[in-house]
Amino acid sequence: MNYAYPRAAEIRAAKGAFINNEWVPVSTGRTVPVVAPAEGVVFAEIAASGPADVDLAVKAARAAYESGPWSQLNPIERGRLLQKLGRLILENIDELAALEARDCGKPMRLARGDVEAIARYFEFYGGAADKVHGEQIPFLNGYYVTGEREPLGVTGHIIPWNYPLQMMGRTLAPALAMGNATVLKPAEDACLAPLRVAELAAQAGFPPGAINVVPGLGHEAGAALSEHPGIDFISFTGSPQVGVMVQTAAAKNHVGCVLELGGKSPQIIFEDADLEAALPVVVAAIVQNSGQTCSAGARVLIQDSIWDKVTAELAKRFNALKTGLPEDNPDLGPVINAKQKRRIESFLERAKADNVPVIGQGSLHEKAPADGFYVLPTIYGPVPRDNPLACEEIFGPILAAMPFKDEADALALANGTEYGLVAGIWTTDTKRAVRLARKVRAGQVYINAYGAGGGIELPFGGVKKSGHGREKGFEALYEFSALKTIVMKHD
Ligand code: TXE
Repeated sequence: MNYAYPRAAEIRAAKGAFINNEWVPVSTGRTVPVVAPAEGVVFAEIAASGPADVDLAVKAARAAYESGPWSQLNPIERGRLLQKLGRLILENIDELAALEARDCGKPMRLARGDVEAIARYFEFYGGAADKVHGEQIPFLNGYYVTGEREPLGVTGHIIPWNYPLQMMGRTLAPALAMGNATVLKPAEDACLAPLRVAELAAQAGFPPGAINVVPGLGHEAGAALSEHPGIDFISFTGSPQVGVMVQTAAAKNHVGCVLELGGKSPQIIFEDADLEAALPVVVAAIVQNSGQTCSAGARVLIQDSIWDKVTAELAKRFNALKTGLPEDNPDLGPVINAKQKRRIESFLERAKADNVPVIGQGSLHEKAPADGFYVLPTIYGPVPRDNPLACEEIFGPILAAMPFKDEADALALANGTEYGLVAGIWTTDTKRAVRLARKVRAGQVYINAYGAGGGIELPFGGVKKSGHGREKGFEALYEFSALKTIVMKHD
């Protein structure tokens, strides 16, 4: 291995689970190998937490929430702690970015952006911790009524491997800001950087039990966390299949959940669109993180009058893309593992069998190791509306282009999948843009923009198979708290 990742050799994750601010050996005595996607080689191990370890973590969180020093902190103090952790994360950006790049295979520039994003989550929610006001509710004469937001208690958090650091910040920071005590189950494919952040949280001064991390396998540690009767709420980001299991477990325990389950988001380009502005964004929205982004713009819907012009331009842009090693900062890196690579390739084999034309395709950087999990960025089109490329989440750098006739057709196409996470509308007709934005079934709609820089401030979540509930923005503070109504008779 010829990587110069600083301190990557010092990975301490295999030590165990991080509970009560300490590394605890796991009850299973097993580890899970961690593979570097760029090379396809094992470079670290993590502990495989089992139900007993999850139980220990939930009990630690419960004690912290009920009676530990964490329960004594007021919102101002909690906010300061979150902000301090944000600063500490930034001070350790080189190490964290190196871990994230190696663990996920992402280009270094993207990994550094992810470290900045998790720091920003702690900064944003640290600032918000003391600004969640309750309300006074007018009622009958002689009564004084308030509605107050209180924490839920112990919150469980299961996150995926595509943005380990960002997901950790997105889900933990608002829960902690509201005063919950947390248990995080990161993804087995990529959790080294989140484990390091847990250590940094202890260093920042988070009291024992506020943040516990149980690394391990989904069907083991993940299932144990979602089924644990000691949690009061669960936040899950991952596949729709596992989302159903998590929601079922939450229902059995009579607790709530927020589910973020991916998408098949459309970018709609009308003939009056500013193409110079639109096309780089359309490409970036599917290429970023090798298409492994829940909000990836996986479909580009193009008005038929400009089909030839737009696809010719997109072909040029795709043909110029290079996929390669994280350290070389290519346009995109490998996908996360062999299973995902195979899954993506099965879509491409089907497209070939169905004679779906390739419009453009990037290439592999000559330094990319043969055993890495590389998939070439490719745009297909016109993709038949019922082809799996057009309707299923591929989670790879594959863009499906489809023509549409008019506004009604564009809307039918945009809403024509089981998902509803994000949509982009490109047009200079502002009335049409707003009309359409209101009719598209999605949690976020962008007009002449897409993604908008991560948008920690912007509530995010889906409808339909993309899930329910909202994270990011102030909405997340409401997700991770409950409204209590207090009624006092004073006359
Ligand atoms: O997801 P899983 P996978 C989609 C994407 C991808 C597909 C499969 O389409 O191709 O899902 O990815 C934990 N109980 N997304 O298989 O299995 C697991 O350990 C509790 C979209 O990796 O859902 C990990 O921490 N937890 C998505 C997390 O769930 C379980 C991001 C996600 O893994 C569990 C990732 C169980 N029984 C994949 N089984 C997005 N919305 O961004 C697994 N887990």
